[in-house]
Amino acid sequence: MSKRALITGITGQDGAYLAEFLLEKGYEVHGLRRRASSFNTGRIDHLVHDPHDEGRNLTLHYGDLTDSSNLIQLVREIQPTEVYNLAAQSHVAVSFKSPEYTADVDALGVLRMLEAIRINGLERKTRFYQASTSELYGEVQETPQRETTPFYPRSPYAVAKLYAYWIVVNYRESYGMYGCNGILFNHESPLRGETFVTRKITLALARIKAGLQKCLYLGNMDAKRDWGHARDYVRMQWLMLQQEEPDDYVIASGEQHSVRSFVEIAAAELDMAIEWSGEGVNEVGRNAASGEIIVRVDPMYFRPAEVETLLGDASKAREKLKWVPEIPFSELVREMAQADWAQAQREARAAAFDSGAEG
Ligand code: NDP
Ligand code: GDR
Repeated sequence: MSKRALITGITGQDGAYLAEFLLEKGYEVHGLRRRASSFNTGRIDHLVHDPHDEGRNLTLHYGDLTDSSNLIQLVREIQPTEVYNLAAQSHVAVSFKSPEYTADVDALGVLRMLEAIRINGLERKTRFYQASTSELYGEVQETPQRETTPFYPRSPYAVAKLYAYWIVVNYRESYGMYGCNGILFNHESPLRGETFVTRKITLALARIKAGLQKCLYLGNMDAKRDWGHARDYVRMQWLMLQQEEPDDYVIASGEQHSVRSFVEIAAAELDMAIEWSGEGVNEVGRNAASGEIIVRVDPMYFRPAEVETLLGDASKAREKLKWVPEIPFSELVREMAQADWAQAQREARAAAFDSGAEG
């Protein structure tokens, strides 16, 4: 039987990389997209063909994780052999502003997907991947964090994802479903949403260098994360569904950096050096060449409860799935900085053209 995957969250960072990966493997790929007032398929446009073309392998369907009848209907229609549930309100800070919506999508949405599979009688046929997260560890109880480390969520996002984690385990134990939790630590790429800290940094520094922006405003620069590349991590999502038995796995690089250090490394990629001075909310970063302040702290970006440090131990995935991340941290930062520098240069050229400087 041909492999047929349904990806929720296909328009997001991971969805885009996973769709490309599965298409290359010969899958028939179906993606859930939300209706939006402006196009939200920018990350996958290169994979989408004219719907009238024959032989196309990617089909997008309108839907939403808050709409059970829609999910039941889609699963009935598609009869997926694998479901990758990546859709979520995925921004931790936003979850403090929209806690109820976050719970609806990130917790109940997972239940709705599982029920859509069960109601259609596919619980023994369809394999299910859940996008679980290192945010489950929150206030860390052990370092590094592994599958057995106790959870202590610190945001409405993480609490919703805790429900999601356990409902997948419960459906596995109750109905014999092949369901896996990938407990993924932060993973980034040039496709990362622009309000997550790594992308916010590379984009802002590139724009500062191009003369399009003066300053980058950040929140807690002491926060430490274990950052890997999204391309490496979607490969794991697929691998988890190819095993004899379903299980839960930590996926992490095992290397940790602070937000401040990410700023320094990204700046160096753009041939800039940062000199820090001041403390707390008064800390600033100056461009060493010009002396101008280009990084400031804005308490607006502080969170009501913070996750200060995360560092993962992916030994289980390495041993059982033979997974080795291929893209090191330095290359990740380089790729992001270079992509945003190219984007900033395009923006600068367009601005110059608009103002008549080239006309
Ligand atoms: P993104 O924020 O880039 O993408 C989220 C996706 O979910 C988008 O396609 C979005 O659609 C979709 N979505 C949001 N709300 C709904 C809804 N109500 N119904 C249907 N679709 C919806 O996230 P990432 O790609 O970075 O992450 C993928 C998953 O992995 C998420 O579940 C995230 O929580 C989790 N995760 C991510 C990590 C990371 O470091 N990136 C680490 C650990 C877990 P639209 O484009 O319309 O907004
Ligand atoms: P995170 O990622 O919360 O770990 O969730 P994010 O990049 O938003 O924050 C990482 C750390 O940086 C600090 N920070 C800032 N964060 C943002 N967004 N903006 C800022 O200006 C800023 N300044 C400092 C944060 O406080 C935090 O400590 C991501 C998401 O992809 C989740 O969906 C996923 O589950 C986890 O990673 C693993």
